[in-house]
Amino acid sequence: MAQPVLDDISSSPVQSVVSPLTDAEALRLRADFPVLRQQVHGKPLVYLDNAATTQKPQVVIDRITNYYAHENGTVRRGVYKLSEQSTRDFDATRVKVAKMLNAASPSEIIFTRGTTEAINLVAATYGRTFIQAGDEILISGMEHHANLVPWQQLCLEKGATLQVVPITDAGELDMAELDRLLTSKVKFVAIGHVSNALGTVNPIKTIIEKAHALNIPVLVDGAQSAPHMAVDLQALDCDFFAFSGHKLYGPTGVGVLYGKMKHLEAMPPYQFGGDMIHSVSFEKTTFAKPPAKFEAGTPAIAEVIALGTAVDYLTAIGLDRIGAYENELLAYATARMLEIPEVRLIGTAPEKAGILSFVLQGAHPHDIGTILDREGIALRAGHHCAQPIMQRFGLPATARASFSFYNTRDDIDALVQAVKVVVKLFN
Ligand code: 7TS
Repeated sequence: MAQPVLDDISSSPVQSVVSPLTDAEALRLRADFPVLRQQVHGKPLVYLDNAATTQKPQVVIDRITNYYAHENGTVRRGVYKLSEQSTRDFDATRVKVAKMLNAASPSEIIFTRGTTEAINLVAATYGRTFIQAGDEILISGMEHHANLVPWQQLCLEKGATLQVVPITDAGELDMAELDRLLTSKVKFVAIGHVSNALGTVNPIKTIIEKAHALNIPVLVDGAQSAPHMAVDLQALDCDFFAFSGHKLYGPTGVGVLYGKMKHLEAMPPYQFGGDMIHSVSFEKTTFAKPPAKFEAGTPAIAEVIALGTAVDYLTAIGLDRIGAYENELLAYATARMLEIPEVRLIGTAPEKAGILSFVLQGAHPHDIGTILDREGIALRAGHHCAQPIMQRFGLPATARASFSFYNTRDDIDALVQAVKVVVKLFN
């Protein structure tokens, strides 16, 4: 498989400090993404909606094409070559994901349709089994709806209470309030690692330690962290972790739920059917061990295999170097956007990942999005599936630019230039 070409940094004097991708490396990596070579409304595409979904490198696209052209066969059932090879490649992704996240075992990696399904799985199985009337579930005020609504609905069903850690004006968790709310009544904590609407990186290691001191399990929504930083699940010690393949430069329709084996063993299955059973009679069914127990039916085989290719691609670059480069882009973008007096940034926490939400005096975010599109710039305008955050800041919506390692300072200059055009139009 073609690996990305990187500069040799082995002679770097300080080996322990992560060296960000160089601008030249970022440019070379950008060439791996065919979709970025197009023009939109006669302008070169500047893709800045990476928090919604990332583009796919040629190796991932080729992996899918090759699979269907030459390798298609179902997994776990056939005794013929195509099926055996598919099964091997499918399971290889589990190993790659476990390694990328430093999970204790590949058996703790469950394939789902995405982050949303992963969180629903935990709410429907762990939640329905272990949450009782009078219990509390603790989330934060900056959750994506995917890490809010499943817990809210579970609370409604069980007569439990949803507690919410408020956020500060800068868009950080109010840790004093977290300490106040984290009592022995809380039976589950579900928290986002990185906010998709604000960019805040939450102190999840501290939160996990505090929760574990009270024996409370913690689910981390890693949809916005896994693609943009190195994650070490054993160091974090979280109980569950979820991410989406399509935000990690892989295909849509596949995602991952990590769960500690002790929980996966104690949880009932999520769905019933083929592949998740040990034995079936009309009287009784026994279930397979995790992860198969949670993977009923024919899975997204091509997508899972191509997710493995995306993991290879990112691992070869280094997620720590990707994160460091994206942090540089964020710092550059923040400084440049603040040159425009009409810009108000939403989410100004000191610890942020590459997400820049903003509003403009006098212009609705949807107008910003539409005008920027005419300039070839793709960014998101809306509530980002986090309506409570918009309510917190008293806004209907924000415009949001979110960065990837294939973005460059030129992309940000184009964004700033286009925002200046919007300011002129509306003021
Ligand atoms: N959690 C977070 C923090 C997210 O940002 C998203 C998607 C999800 C969960 C759900 O992921 P899915 O792949 O299951 O849909 N966030 C966004 C976004 O910011 N714009 O579009 C989708």
